[in-house]
Amino acid sequence: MRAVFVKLQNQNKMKTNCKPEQIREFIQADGEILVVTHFSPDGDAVGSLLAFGGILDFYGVEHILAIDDDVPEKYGFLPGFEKISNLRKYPLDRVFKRVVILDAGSLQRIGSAQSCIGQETTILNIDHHFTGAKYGNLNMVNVSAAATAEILYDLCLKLKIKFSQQIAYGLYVGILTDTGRFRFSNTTHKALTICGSLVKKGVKPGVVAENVYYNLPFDIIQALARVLLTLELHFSGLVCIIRLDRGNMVSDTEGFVEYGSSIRGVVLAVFISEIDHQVFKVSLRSRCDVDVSEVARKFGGGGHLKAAGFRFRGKRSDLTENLLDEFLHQIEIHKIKPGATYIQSSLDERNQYDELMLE
Ligand SMILES: [Mn+2]
Repeated sequence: MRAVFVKLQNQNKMKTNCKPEQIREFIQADGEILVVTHFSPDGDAVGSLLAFGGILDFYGVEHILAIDDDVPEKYGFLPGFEKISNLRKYPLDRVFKRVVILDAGSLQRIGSAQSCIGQETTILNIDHHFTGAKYGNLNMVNVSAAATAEILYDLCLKLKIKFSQQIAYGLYVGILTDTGRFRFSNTTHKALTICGSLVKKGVKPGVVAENVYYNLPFDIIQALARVLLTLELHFSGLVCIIRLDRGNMVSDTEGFVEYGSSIRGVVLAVFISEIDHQVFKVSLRSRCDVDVSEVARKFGGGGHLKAAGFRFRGKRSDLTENLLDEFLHQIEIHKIKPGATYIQSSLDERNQYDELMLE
């Protein structure tokens, strides 16, 4: 795996990251700024969007915060939430001179917001995705960051931006959710230190946890109950698939896939939800050496080593068949055997990776 990291690192070197001062210059140029993030927004997407809005407030710059999707209502408690506009309900039919794209590994991930980008647009891309191509005119991509929010925190420090409650809460929620409530291997000393400092700046972790995780509408828990009834294990328990059919679709299924990956012995977990007729949203989780972002890329998606996803159009049976074939292939390449312990090895790998990025 080390060879893969080095290769990717070299690819990323082809376009260098910009300096914080360049971002300040970009922000302080004339005109309104459009700030967007990916559809199916998670906590890092919403939190980073709000935090960047707070940064623009600090500079007194006019801006629009937008997402080509509904935003899960559990984030409604976040300061500034009401400023986010849903492009599906309120499309923006104009091109902006400056567009900031947060937490999106590719331009496709911002959906219809792409139509706000023209020849004259300068794009600032801030991201931490493993597959993140540097598609911006200005890029700040750091794949070793736990969350896009972590990159924005560093940016605020470097530019000496005062942390408003909108910024502090946004960043905290970004790191909390992208580390899976401080459980995943990206829960580094740095991520925790940042969150500690955000608590010092007024964030109340209890209030955040209560809103994000323990205040779900009844229909979501009901959907989860249905999803759990579909549990399927494959390849002697190494792979778990769960699914949600279209008729039972709910507004928010974040975290469902983790029920599959929390089963002892499961090293690859899949959650398939039918978001439209024969259109599936697929979430992948890995607890072994298999890089699920590579698997997702084969299906036109992307993500991180341990968490990735893609969309699929067609029959569900074709999807599961192709996915299981690919998983079997990966299991064979990585010589994964049922009953072995993989969690520790994946942690070691992450640490090696962090070291590499620091070199
Ligand atoms: Mn993220």
